[in-house]
Amino acid sequence: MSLTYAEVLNQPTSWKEALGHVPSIWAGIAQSIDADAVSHVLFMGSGTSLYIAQTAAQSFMEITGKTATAVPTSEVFLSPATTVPRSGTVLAFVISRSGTTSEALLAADYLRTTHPHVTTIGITCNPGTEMAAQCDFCIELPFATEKSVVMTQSFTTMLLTLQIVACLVANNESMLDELRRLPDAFGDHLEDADQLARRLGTSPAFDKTIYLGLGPNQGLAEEGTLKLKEMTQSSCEAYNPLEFRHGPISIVDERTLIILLEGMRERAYIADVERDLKRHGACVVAVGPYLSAGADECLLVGEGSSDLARCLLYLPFAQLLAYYRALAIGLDPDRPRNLSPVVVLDVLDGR
Ligand code: F1P
Repeated sequence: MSLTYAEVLNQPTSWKEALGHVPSIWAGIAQSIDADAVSHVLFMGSGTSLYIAQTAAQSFMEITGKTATAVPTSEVFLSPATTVPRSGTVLAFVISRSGTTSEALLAADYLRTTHPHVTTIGITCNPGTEMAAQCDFCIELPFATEKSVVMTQSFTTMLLTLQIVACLVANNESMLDELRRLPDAFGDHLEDADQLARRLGTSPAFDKTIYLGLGPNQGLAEEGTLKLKEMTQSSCEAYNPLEFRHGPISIVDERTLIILLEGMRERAYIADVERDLKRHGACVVAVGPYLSAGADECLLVGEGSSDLARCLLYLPFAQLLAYYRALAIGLDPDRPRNLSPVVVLDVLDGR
Protein backbone atom coordinates (compact mmCIF):
# COMPACT_ATOMS: atom_id res chain seq x y z
CA MET A 1 0.00 0.00 0.00
CA SER A 2 1.30 3.49 -0.79
CA LEU A 3 2.57 5.56 2.14
CA THR A 4 0.17 8.37 1.29
CA TYR A 5 -2.87 6.10 1.21
CA ALA A 6 -1.89 4.47 4.52
CA GLU A 7 -1.49 7.89 6.14
CA VAL A 8 -4.88 9.05 4.82
CA LEU A 9 -6.49 5.98 6.39
CA ASN A 10 -4.60 6.40 9.65
CA GLN A 11 -6.23 9.77 10.37
CA PRO A 12 -8.83 8.61 12.92
CA THR A 13 -6.09 6.89 14.94
CA SER A 14 -4.00 10.02 14.91
CA TRP A 15 -7.04 12.17 15.82
CA LYS A 16 -7.81 9.91 18.79
CA GLU A 17 -4.23 10.38 20.02
CA ALA A 18 -4.57 14.15 19.71
CA LEU A 19 -7.89 14.13 21.57
CA GLY A 20 -6.26 12.06 24.31
CA HIS A 21 -2.96 13.97 24.67
CA VAL A 22 -3.52 17.61 23.75
CA PRO A 23 -5.58 18.60 26.83
CA SER A 24 -2.72 17.70 29.19
CA ILE A 25 -0.05 19.21 26.92
CA TRP A 26 -2.07 22.43 26.81
CA ALA A 27 -2.63 22.39 30.57
CA GLY A 28 1.17 22.45 30.99
CA ILE A 29 1.51 25.46 28.68
CA ALA A 30 -1.56 27.28 30.04
CA GLN A 31 0.03 27.41 33.52
CA SER A 32 2.58 29.87 32.15
CA ILE A 33 0.33 32.15 30.11
CA ASP A 34 -2.66 34.28 31.00
CA ALA A 35 -5.08 33.17 28.29
CA ASP A 36 -7.72 35.70 29.39
CA ALA A 37 -5.28 38.54 28.79
CA VAL A 38 -4.47 37.45 25.21
CA SER A 39 -5.57 40.14 22.78
CA HIS A 40 -4.49 38.58 19.48
CA VAL A 41 -3.66 35.11 18.25
CA LEU A 42 -1.38 34.71 15.27
CA PHE A 43 -1.18 31.48 13.26
CA MET A 44 1.58 30.93 10.73
CA GLY A 45 2.91 28.22 8.46
CA SER A 46 4.26 27.48 4.98
CA GLY A 47 2.56 25.42 2.28
CA THR A 48 0.07 23.00 3.79
CA SER A 49 0.86 24.43 7.21
CA LEU A 50 -0.30 27.87 6.04
CA TYR A 51 -3.68 26.38 5.14
CA ILE A 52 -3.85 24.85 8.62
CA ALA A 53 -3.16 28.35 9.94
CA GLN A 54 -6.04 29.82 7.92
CA THR A 55 -8.66 27.38 9.18
CA ALA A 56 -7.18 27.44 12.69
CA ALA A 57 -7.46 31.24 12.84
CA GLN A 58 -11.07 31.06 11.70
CA SER A 59 -11.80 28.34 14.27
CA PHE A 60 -10.02 30.16 17.09
CA MET A 61 -11.88 33.37 16.46
CA GLU A 62 -15.26 31.68 16.29
CA ILE A 63 -14.68 29.49 19.33
CA THR A 64 -12.92 31.96 21.65
CA GLY A 65 -14.10 35.36 20.37
CA LYS A 66 -10.45 36.49 20.33
CA THR A 67 -9.03 38.21 17.26
CA ALA A 68 -6.94 35.80 15.20
CA THR A 69 -5.09 36.08 11.91
CA ALA A 70 -3.16 33.70 9.66
CA VAL A 71 0.00 34.65 7.79
CA PRO A 72 2.75 32.91 5.81
CA THR A 73 5.81 32.44 8.05
CA SER A 74 8.01 34.54 5.73
CA GLU A 75 5.71 37.57 6.15
CA VAL A 76 6.34 37.57 9.89
CA PHE A 77 10.03 38.50 9.57
CA LEU A 78 9.85 40.22 6.17
CA SER A 79 6.68 42.33 6.70
CA PRO A 80 6.21 42.49 10.48
CA ALA A 81 4.56 45.91 10.32
CA THR A 82 1.53 44.40 8.60
CA THR A 83 1.48 40.96 10.19
CA VAL A 84 2.54 41.21 13.86
CA PRO A 85 0.51 43.29 16.34
CA ARG A 86 2.78 45.96 17.87
CA SER A 87 1.24 45.80 21.32
CA GLY A 88 -1.11 43.79 23.49
CA THR A 89 -0.61 40.22 24.60
CA VAL A 90 -0.07 38.02 21.58
CA LEU A 91 0.06 34.25 21.20
CA ALA A 92 1.80 33.06 18.03
CA PHE A 93 1.37 29.47 16.86
CA VAL A 94 4.20 28.44 14.51
CA ILE A 95 2.97 25.42 12.55
CA SER A 96 5.42 23.05 10.87
CA ARG A 97 5.10 19.30 10.38
CA SER A 98 8.86 18.89 10.07
CA GLY A 99 9.80 21.42 12.73
CA THR A 100 12.75 22.34 10.50
CA THR A 101 11.34 24.50 7.68
CA SER A 102 13.64 27.54 7.42
CA GLU A 103 10.93 30.20 7.36
CA ALA A 104 9.16 28.71 10.38
CA LEU A 105 12.40 28.78 12.39
CA LEU A 106 13.26 32.29 11.21
CA ALA A 107 9.78 33.54 12.18
CA ALA A 108 9.96 31.93 15.64
CA ASP A 109 13.47 33.26 16.24
CA TYR A 110 12.49 36.74 15.05
CA LEU A 111 9.44 36.93 17.30
CA ARG A 112 11.23 35.55 20.35
CA THR A 113 14.17 37.91 20.06
CA THR A 114 12.40 41.12 18.98
CA HIS A 115 8.81 41.00 20.29
CA PRO A 116 8.68 40.38 24.04
CA HIS A 117 4.89 40.76 24.06
CA VAL A 118 4.56 37.73 21.76
CA THR A 119 4.60 34.20 23.21
CA THR A 120 5.57 31.63 20.57
CA ILE A 121 4.11 28.12 20.59
CA GLY A 122 5.46 25.66 18.04
CA ILE A 123 3.31 22.84 16.75
CA THR A 124 5.04 20.00 14.97
CA CYS A 125 4.84 16.27 14.29
CA ASN A 126 8.59 15.76 14.72
CA PRO A 127 9.68 15.87 18.36
CA GLY A 128 13.10 17.18 19.31
CA THR A 129 13.62 19.42 16.28
CA GLU A 130 14.88 23.02 16.28
CA MET A 131 11.29 24.23 16.49
CA ALA A 132 11.21 23.39 20.19
CA ALA A 133 14.42 25.35 20.78
CA GLN A 134 13.21 28.41 18.86
CA CYS A 135 9.77 28.68 20.51
CA ASP A 136 8.79 29.49 24.08
CA PHE A 137 6.64 26.33 24.13
CA CYS A 138 6.12 23.45 21.74
CA ILE A 139 3.26 21.04 21.12
CA GLU A 140 4.76 17.84 19.71
CA LEU A 141 2.53 15.28 18.00
CA PRO A 142 4.72 12.25 17.20
CA PHE A 143 1.67 10.12 16.40
CA ALA A 144 0.94 12.32 13.34
CA THR A 145 4.40 12.12 11.82
CA GLU A 146 4.60 11.01 8.19
CA LYS A 147 6.89 9.13 5.85
CA SER A 148 5.16 10.58 2.82
CA VAL A 149 6.28 13.91 1.35
CA VAL A 150 2.68 15.02 0.88
CA MET A 151 0.98 16.07 4.12
CA THR A 152 -2.32 14.34 4.94
CA GLN A 153 -2.76 13.11 8.52
CA SER A 154 -0.37 15.79 9.77
CA PHE A 155 -2.66 18.46 8.28
CA THR A 156 -5.82 17.23 9.95
CA THR A 157 -4.16 16.31 13.24
CA MET A 158 -2.41 19.66 13.67
CA LEU A 159 -5.64 21.46 12.76
CA LEU A 160 -7.62 19.33 15.19
CA THR A 161 -5.03 20.09 17.88
CA LEU A 162 -5.50 23.82 17.39
CA GLN A 163 -9.28 23.44 17.51
CA ILE A 164 -8.93 21.48 20.76
CA VAL A 165 -6.75 24.28 22.18
CA ALA A 166 -9.41 26.84 21.18
CA CYS A 167 -12.06 24.81 23.03
CA LEU A 168 -9.84 24.58 26.11
CA VAL A 169 -9.15 28.32 26.07
CA ALA A 170 -12.87 29.06 25.73
CA ASN A 171 -13.95 26.30 28.10
CA ASN A 172 -16.28 25.13 25.34
CA GLU A 173 -17.18 21.58 26.38
CA SER A 174 -19.92 21.08 23.78
CA MET A 175 -17.58 21.90 20.89
CA LEU A 176 -14.98 19.59 22.42
CA ASP A 177 -17.61 16.85 22.46
CA GLU A 178 -18.21 17.40 18.76
CA LEU A 179 -14.48 17.07 18.09
CA ARG A 180 -14.39 13.83 20.12
CA ARG A 181 -16.91 12.32 17.69
CA LEU A 182 -14.71 12.97 14.63
CA PRO A 183 -12.75 9.68 14.58
CA ASP A 184 -15.99 7.67 14.39
CA ALA A 185 -17.50 10.10 11.87
CA PHE A 186 -14.46 9.52 9.62
CA GLY A 187 -15.37 5.82 9.44
CA ASP A 188 -19.03 6.59 8.76
CA HIS A 189 -18.36 8.25 5.42
CA LEU A 190 -15.01 6.79 4.37
CA GLU A 191 -16.42 4.22 1.98
CA ASP A 192 -18.59 6.80 0.18
CA ALA A 193 -15.69 9.26 0.05
CA ASP A 194 -13.33 6.62 -1.29
CA GLN A 195 -15.75 5.47 -3.99
CA LEU A 196 -16.59 8.98 -5.16
CA ALA A 197 -12.92 10.05 -5.11
CA ARG A 198 -11.97 6.97 -7.13
CA ARG A 199 -14.75 7.52 -9.68
CA LEU A 200 -13.98 11.22 -10.18
CA GLY A 201 -10.22 10.79 -9.90
CA THR A 202 -10.07 8.17 -12.64
CA SER A 203 -12.54 9.91 -14.97
CA PRO A 204 -10.94 11.32 -18.13
CA ALA A 205 -13.82 13.83 -18.43
CA PHE A 206 -12.08 16.67 -16.57
CA ASP A 207 -9.03 18.80 -17.29
CA LYS A 208 -9.64 21.44 -14.60
CA THR A 209 -10.57 21.18 -10.94
CA ILE A 210 -11.78 24.06 -8.78
CA TYR A 211 -12.34 23.88 -5.01
CA LEU A 212 -14.81 26.33 -3.49
CA GLY A 213 -15.08 27.01 0.24
CA LEU A 214 -15.67 29.94 2.57
CA GLY A 215 -15.16 30.62 6.28
CA PRO A 216 -13.38 27.62 7.83
CA ASN A 217 -13.63 25.81 4.49
CA GLN A 218 -11.54 28.37 2.61
CA GLY A 219 -8.22 27.00 3.94
CA LEU A 220 -9.47 23.49 3.20
CA ALA A 221 -10.31 24.43 -0.39
CA GLU A 222 -6.75 25.73 -0.76
CA GLU A 223 -5.43 22.50 0.73
CA GLY A 224 -7.57 20.45 -1.69
CA THR A 225 -5.90 22.19 -4.63
CA LEU A 226 -2.44 21.79 -3.09
CA LYS A 227 -2.97 18.00 -2.81
CA LEU A 228 -3.90 17.89 -6.51
CA LYS A 229 -0.97 20.07 -7.54
CA GLU A 230 1.52 18.03 -5.54
CA MET A 231 0.27 14.56 -6.45
CA THR A 232 -0.96 15.16 -10.03
CA GLN A 233 1.00 18.22 -11.24
CA SER A 234 -2.25 19.74 -12.48
CA SER A 235 -3.32 23.37 -12.34
CA CYS A 236 -6.28 23.98 -10.09
CA GLU A 237 -7.63 26.85 -8.08
CA ALA A 238 -9.53 27.61 -4.89
CA TYR A 239 -12.05 30.37 -4.31
CA ASN A 240 -14.80 31.55 -2.03
CA PRO A 241 -17.95 30.20 -3.80
CA LEU A 242 -19.70 33.56 -3.94
CA GLU A 243 -16.55 35.35 -5.09
CA PHE A 244 -16.12 32.80 -7.84
CA ARG A 245 -19.09 34.26 -9.74
CA HIS A 246 -17.37 37.66 -9.87
CA GLY A 247 -15.00 36.94 -12.73
CA PRO A 248 -13.26 33.58 -12.23
CA ILE A 249 -16.38 31.76 -13.44
CA SER A 250 -15.17 32.64 -16.96
CA ILE A 251 -12.80 29.68 -16.80
CA VAL A 252 -15.63 27.14 -16.35
CA ASP A 253 -16.48 24.81 -19.22
CA GLU A 254 -17.69 21.24 -19.81
CA ARG A 255 -14.36 19.77 -18.68
CA THR A 256 -14.39 21.50 -15.29
CA LEU A 257 -14.87 19.61 -12.04
CA ILE A 258 -16.01 21.82 -9.18
CA ILE A 259 -15.85 20.60 -5.59
CA LEU A 260 -18.01 22.70 -3.31
CA LEU A 261 -17.03 22.36 0.36
CA GLU A 262 -20.31 23.47 1.88
CA GLY A 263 -21.23 24.83 5.30
CA MET A 264 -24.57 25.61 6.89
CA ARG A 265 -23.80 29.33 7.04
CA GLU A 266 -23.93 29.83 3.26
CA ARG A 267 -26.68 27.31 2.53
CA ALA A 268 -29.27 29.90 1.44
CA TYR A 269 -26.90 31.32 -1.18
CA ILE A 270 -25.42 28.17 -2.66
CA ALA A 271 -28.26 27.19 -5.00
CA ASP A 272 -27.52 30.31 -7.10
CA VAL A 273 -23.86 29.37 -7.36
CA GLU A 274 -24.61 25.76 -8.28
CA ARG A 275 -27.10 26.82 -10.93
CA ASP A 276 -24.55 29.14 -12.57
CA LEU A 277 -21.78 26.55 -12.47
CA LYS A 278 -23.99 23.94 -14.11
CA ARG A 279 -25.28 26.41 -16.68
CA HIS A 280 -21.70 26.86 -17.84
CA GLY A 281 -21.16 23.12 -18.14
CA ALA A 282 -19.28 22.21 -14.94
CA CYS A 283 -19.75 18.97 -13.05
CA VAL A 284 -20.62 20.13 -9.52
CA VAL A 285 -19.82 17.94 -6.52
CA ALA A 286 -21.23 19.10 -3.18
CA VAL A 287 -19.46 17.90 -0.05
CA GLY A 288 -21.36 18.81 3.07
CA PRO A 289 -24.02 18.18 5.67
CA TYR A 290 -27.09 18.18 3.40
CA LEU A 291 -28.08 16.85 -0.02
CA SER A 292 -27.70 19.73 -2.42
CA ALA A 293 -30.44 19.63 -5.08
CA GLY A 294 -28.37 21.70 -7.52
CA ALA A 295 -25.29 19.48 -7.53
CA ASP A 296 -24.49 16.58 -9.89
CA GLU A 297 -23.02 14.53 -7.05
CA CYS A 298 -23.26 14.84 -3.26
CA LEU A 299 -21.05 13.46 -0.54
CA LEU A 300 -22.95 13.67 2.71
CA VAL A 301 -20.55 14.44 5.55
CA GLY A 302 -21.12 15.35 9.20
CA GLU A 303 -24.88 15.92 9.18
CA GLY A 304 -26.02 17.75 12.30
CA SER A 305 -22.55 18.96 13.28
CA SER A 306 -21.30 22.54 13.39
CA ASP A 307 -19.39 23.99 10.43
CA LEU A 308 -16.19 24.10 12.49
CA ALA A 309 -16.29 20.55 13.81
CA ARG A 310 -17.32 19.12 10.46
CA CYS A 311 -14.73 20.79 8.26
CA LEU A 312 -11.93 18.33 9.12
CA LEU A 313 -14.01 15.54 7.64
CA TYR A 314 -13.81 17.11 4.17
CA LEU A 315 -10.11 16.43 3.89
CA PRO A 316 -10.04 12.65 3.38
CA PHE A 317 -12.15 13.03 0.22
CA ALA A 318 -9.86 15.75 -1.15
CA GLN A 319 -6.76 13.71 -0.32
CA LEU A 320 -8.20 10.58 -1.95
CA LEU A 321 -9.27 12.48 -5.07
CA ALA A 322 -5.67 13.59 -5.62
CA TYR A 323 -4.41 10.09 -4.82
CA TYR A 324 -6.67 8.35 -7.35
CA ARG A 325 -6.05 11.00 -10.01
CA ALA A 326 -2.30 10.50 -9.62
CA LEU A 327 -2.63 6.73 -10.05
CA ALA A 328 -4.92 7.18 -13.07
CA ILE A 329 -2.35 9.30 -14.91
CA GLY A 330 0.54 7.01 -14.03
CA LEU A 331 2.14 9.07 -11.24
CA ASP A 332 3.33 7.81 -7.88
CA PRO A 333 1.57 9.77 -5.09
CA ASP A 334 4.49 8.98 -2.79
CA ARG A 335 6.97 10.68 -5.12
CA PRO A 336 5.65 14.13 -6.00
CA ARG A 337 7.71 15.94 -8.62
CA ASN A 338 10.05 18.74 -7.47
CA LEU A 339 9.21 18.25 -3.78
CA SER A 340 11.13 17.22 -0.71
CA PRO A 341 9.73 16.67 2.80
CA VAL A 342 11.33 19.90 4.05
CA VAL A 343 12.09 23.17 2.30
CA VAL A 344 15.35 24.70 3.52
CA LEU A 345 16.76 28.10 2.57
CA ASP A 346 20.49 28.04 1.71
CA VAL A 347 20.91 31.34 3.51
CA LEU A 348 20.58 29.46 6.79
CA ASP A 349 23.48 27.10 6.08
CA GLY A 350 26.21 27.54 8.65
CA ARG A 351 24.05 29.58 11.00
C1 F1P B 1 5.36 22.11 4.82
C2 F1P B 1 5.78 21.79 3.39
C3 F1P B 1 4.59 21.14 2.69
C4 F1P B 1 4.97 20.58 1.35
C5 F1P B 1 6.22 19.72 1.38
C6 F1P B 1 7.32 20.44 2.12
O1 F1P B 1 6.43 22.31 5.66
O2 F1P B 1 6.18 22.96 2.73
O3 F1P B 1 3.53 22.04 2.52
O4 F1P B 1 3.93 19.77 0.90
O5 F1P B 1 5.92 18.52 1.97
O6 F1P B 1 6.86 20.87 3.40
P1 F1P B 1 6.37 22.14 7.22
O7 F1P B 1 4.95 21.95 7.67
O8 F1P B 1 7.23 20.97 7.57
O9 F1P B 1 6.94 23.44 7.73
